[in-house]
Amino acid sequence: MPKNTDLLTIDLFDDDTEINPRRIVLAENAVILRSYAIDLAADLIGSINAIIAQAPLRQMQTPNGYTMSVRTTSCGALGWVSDAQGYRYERIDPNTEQSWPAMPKTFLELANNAAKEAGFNNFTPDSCLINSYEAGAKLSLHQDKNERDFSAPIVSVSLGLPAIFLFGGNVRSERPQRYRLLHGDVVVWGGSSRLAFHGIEPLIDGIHPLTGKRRINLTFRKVM
Ligand code: MD3
Ligand code: FE
Repeated sequence: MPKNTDLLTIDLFDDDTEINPRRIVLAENAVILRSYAIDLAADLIGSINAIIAQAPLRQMQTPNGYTMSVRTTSCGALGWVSDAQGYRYERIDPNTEQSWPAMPKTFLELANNAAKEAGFNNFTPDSCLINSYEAGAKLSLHQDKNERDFSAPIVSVSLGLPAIFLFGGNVRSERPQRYRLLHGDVVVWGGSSRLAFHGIEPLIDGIHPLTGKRRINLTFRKVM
């Protein structure tokens, strides 16, 4: 029997990388580091719960007057905010009128190490957006272009329930490719992929041992 067909033998054979690759290149400068954060996940979720206790998750209003299905909050010097005035980053959380919670050192180190792994040295994010998805929550195809410096990559960390990630081109009309993002996956987007259209399909209901009925995504950004 070909030895790499048995999913239960992962990590026993070198050629397992053919069925369970650790690195999936989506495009130039866009790479999934499969399971990269798996050993840190419980620690990250503990920190996320502490952040959420200080700066609660909330459903932002889009500039067009819709309520987002995803609930968000932030940590770090700057937090992502959306309302009728538009999308932007703010130093003060409009809900609590306080600074956003500090970015834990574990977050910074993970983002910096993952960026380095993908060829981006000295990534020092000043913002971490925390997105929480429950069944049905989605993110329509969009670009992230409210950061000042597009030469810095964005690093994302997926925790909890799996999601289908849509990765489009640099124009909205290009039909997106679909990828499953799993608990512990880290993705680094930089260079020519930094302004690619992307989104998340409606989350399928489920239960994950560490996050319950949710998917949580961290996105690390250099805003200033
Ligand atoms: C590709 N979040 O918060 S992470 C977002 O899973 C966002 O919550 C999604 O898109 C989520 O803006 C996707 C993956 C991601 C993040 C930023 C990107 C992919 C990206 C920026 C440029 C290109
Ligand atoms: Fe985005």
